[in-house]
Amino acid sequence: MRLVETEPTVATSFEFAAAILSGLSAPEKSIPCRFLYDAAGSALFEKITALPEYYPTRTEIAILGSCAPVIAGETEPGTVLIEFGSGSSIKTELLLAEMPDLYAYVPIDISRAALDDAQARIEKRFPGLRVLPVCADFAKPLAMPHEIAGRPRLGFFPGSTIGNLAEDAAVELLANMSKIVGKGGRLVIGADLKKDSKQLIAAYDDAAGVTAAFNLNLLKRANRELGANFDVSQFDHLATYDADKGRVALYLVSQADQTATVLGREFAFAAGEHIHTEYSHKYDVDGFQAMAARAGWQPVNVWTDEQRLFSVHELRAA
Ligand code: AVI
Repeated sequence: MRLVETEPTVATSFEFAAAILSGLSAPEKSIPCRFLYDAAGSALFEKITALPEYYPTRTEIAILGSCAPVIAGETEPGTVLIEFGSGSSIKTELLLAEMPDLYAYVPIDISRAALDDAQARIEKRFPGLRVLPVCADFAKPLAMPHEIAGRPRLGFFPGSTIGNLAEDAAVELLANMSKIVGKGGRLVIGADLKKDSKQLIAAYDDAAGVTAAFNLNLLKRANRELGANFDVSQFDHLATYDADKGRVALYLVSQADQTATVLGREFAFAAGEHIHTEYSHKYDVDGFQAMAARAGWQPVNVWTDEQRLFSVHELRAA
């Protein structure tokens, strides 16, 4: 058995091993989507965000460009901007550029390396801004820097990453964010909108095959990190959209009857058998606000682009 040491704060090989062994033993096979983001997967995701078919990133950036001055106008001097995650440089900078009187910027991320990058980048662009990184899992209760006690807080969670969670888990995460910003604190959050299934499928099954490579990297990662022997060329990428459930689903589909060995255990795959790897939920404005209300958030504002592809919500913790 060969377990490679990865950065301890990102999902480790040990967690990956446990998730693969249990996910491939279930009657309906699956691998949790958080394991898509090793170094290779994260680089492929960066490429996805620039694809012509993948509208969410550029659309959210355009929306933030026009609503940032409004959000900034409602933000009292001395507020702390708390970003859940630290990977979205352009988006964060759009807000920071409009908010010269912030007390501090607090990125929260499970990856120390991502935090170090964010800190260096933000301090360079905004000299004088206090950057107070917190290395933690923001889905769990966490301690915030003592310097920000008692200051108004504005949370920021762009990217529609909330959509990768099932509704109950999304509500739990939103409730934790509400605890972190405190009563009266606000959250600016991106949410992808429901739309024509053709456009959604194209966004998750692009012509250049980048999303396919991103999905198949899960099996390559198992080969690299766990010494598994998946024949990656014998699996296809599949994206589907269920309009009733409002979600895109990604799968890896076995092209043939085959087996693969992971950490000494053999798994059989029938031709056509699916391994589920990701959901990406799509919302309408009311549906998203109703979900946020379950976690104690009241709507303040919502902005969309002209084509209503994507939404940016401003919420207040009740
Ligand atoms: C990170 N997340 C919001 C992306 C999405 O659109 O659900 C992940 C992704 N998966 C395939 N393409 C993009």
